[in-house]
Amino acid sequence: MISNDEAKFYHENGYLVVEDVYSQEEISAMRSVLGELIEKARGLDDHDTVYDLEPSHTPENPRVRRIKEPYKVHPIFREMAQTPNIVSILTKLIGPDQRLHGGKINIKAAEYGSPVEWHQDWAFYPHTNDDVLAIGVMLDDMTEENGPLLIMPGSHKGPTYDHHSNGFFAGAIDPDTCPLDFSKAARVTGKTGACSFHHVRAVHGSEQNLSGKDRVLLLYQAAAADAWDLRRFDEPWDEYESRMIAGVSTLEPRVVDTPIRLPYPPAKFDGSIYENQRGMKSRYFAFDDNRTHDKEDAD
Ligand SMILES: O=C(O)CCC(=O)C(=O)O
Repeated sequence: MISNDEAKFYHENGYLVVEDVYSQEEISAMRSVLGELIEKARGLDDHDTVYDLEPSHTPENPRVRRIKEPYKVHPIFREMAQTPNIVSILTKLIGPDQRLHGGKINIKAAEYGSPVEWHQDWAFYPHTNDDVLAIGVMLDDMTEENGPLLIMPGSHKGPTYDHHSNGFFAGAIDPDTCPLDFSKAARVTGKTGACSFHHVRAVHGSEQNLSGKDRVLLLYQAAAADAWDLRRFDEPWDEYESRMIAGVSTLEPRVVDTPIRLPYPPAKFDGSIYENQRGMKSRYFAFDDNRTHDKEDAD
């Protein structure tokens, strides 16, 4: 599915976009399930284990910011994590033995969809080696205007930045002290059915979606089967093994020297990256409060 040159681009820059990874039929099937899930958020008055809600969500006017771990919520999202195209691309990027590590759907709805501050996924879930990446399945066209993923090319070879604020994990890099020039970020765009692949250590973020078009991105986190999460092991064994996408599992972690910081003490605002990042001292991306007025303020 990808050439050696594309794999080389990924290894050099820390990201890659591949068109037509999913057919339009597969995308429509996922969109239809997502529509049903969003409708079920009507009546909710707070985040829960499935839904992360926009600050302006109300039970009558549901505004879902994220579906958490969609592959646990509906079988279609588990099935779509291991299509032949995905396995083929992952084989080139992280090797033949692959495990699904996590996932989410970031809705980023037209007019108000929240920004995501600069961060490295590695700061959330360091592993014994960094053959770990995120797949961004474009369930909508991702354009210059609707809050595309922004990635700092080559940053996956650099340090792991401080993601803490006031002594707590905050899931974001302080833009006031970070030496990176964020104006050099690559803007990742593509058509519905395309996928982005970004390295777990690549610095990335995205703007608020003030355009008139939704930007729904289904994100899968995939890891080489010999990369073990350093935070803990607290899940039933069968569940862990059921997340294999391709190849063989192993009890022998491959340990590679990488810059690691642990995400402790836990974020003051827990539950999702959006919540974690409320703990930041300062933000990089503008956040229009008229569209996303805080629930507490409105009460
Ligand atoms: O949806 C986005 O634009 C950013 C996604 C991301 O980095 C995350 O959710 O961790």
